[in-house]
Amino acid sequence: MAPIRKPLLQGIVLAIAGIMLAVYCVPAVQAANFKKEYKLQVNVGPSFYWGIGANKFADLAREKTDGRINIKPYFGSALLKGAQLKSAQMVAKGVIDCAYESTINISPVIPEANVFHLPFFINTFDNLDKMKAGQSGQTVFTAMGKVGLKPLAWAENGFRQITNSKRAITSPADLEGLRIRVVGNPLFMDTFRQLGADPVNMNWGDAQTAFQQGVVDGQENPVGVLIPVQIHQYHQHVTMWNYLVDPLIIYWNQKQWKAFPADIQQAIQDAARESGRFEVALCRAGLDGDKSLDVLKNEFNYTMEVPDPVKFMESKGMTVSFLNDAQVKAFADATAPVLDKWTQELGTDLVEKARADMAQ
Ligand code: X2X
Repeated sequence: MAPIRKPLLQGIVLAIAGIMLAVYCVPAVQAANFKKEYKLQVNVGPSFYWGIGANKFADLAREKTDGRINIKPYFGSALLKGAQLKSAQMVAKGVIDCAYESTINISPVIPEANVFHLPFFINTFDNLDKMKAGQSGQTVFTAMGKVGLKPLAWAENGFRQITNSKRAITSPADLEGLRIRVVGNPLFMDTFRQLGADPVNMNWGDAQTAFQQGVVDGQENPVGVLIPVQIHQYHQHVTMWNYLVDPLIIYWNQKQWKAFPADIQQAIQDAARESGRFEVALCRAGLDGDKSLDVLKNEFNYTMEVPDPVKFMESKGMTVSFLNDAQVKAFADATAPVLDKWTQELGTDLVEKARADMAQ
């Protein structure tokens, strides 16, 4: 057999190398468009209803992108050393990729989000849903777009209820002098000062120790937080006063978002919406008749460990107070100056939009 000529041999070697390059490197180049891990900011821990929703989002995104998008939730604001109010700023900068976060925690960057936190203004799930679907919700999303954030879907923390270790609260006078932990948002400070309480602002991470040590008498949070944190260990009284609500928004750094191919954007968007629907149902389970329990069972094959939060809290020895219309009116009247002040802060336009949405 004639020996293979050197140039021919070189040609063959080059061709094989070329094929290997094509086979191994092209997918590698494509894969390199995606990060190994997308960091998701979450203020609470994984057992909180909102934390369960964040894990669901990560799972669905992985599934719907065939493993190309790997979202890792960082619970307890670990990426922010607990500074929950910095979440939106850090996602806008691209230091953090995405977030599953409360409207309260984005309010320093998106003041419009405070429209959900006006005291005794929204009060029902129906009103909240109308605002999310309406012009006021859209105003919040548009504001996010202007600061480098891409909102993907709504989820929920929920209507916030007050708990404390001293007495049942059914009138503004009952709040007199109580030291209440609130998140560091001036609207919350104003509301509790107006009610005669002594509000102290604290990050959630520090708040849990403060409850344990009795540094504060009370706090306010939705049942999706109260039950996992076992508030009954510290506070015997809860008033279900629905005084304001914090929805969650699932959002992404806009620049990074725009660089994703359309099919990836669609898959993540779908994952966000689906996880949001699931998570809203977790937070409302047992508070809206059978509606959310049915969504969980029929759409997600999910059974709640605590199907009735009120009964659960009672079973742990808490007194659960509900307010009648006259009692709610007494709180609304007492906080009316805060509503007026913050209507000016937010702009009457936005508050009017919210009123129009709720009247739909
Ligand atoms: O800090 C809170 O109270 C919490 C957990 O509800 C929020 O992150 C807004």
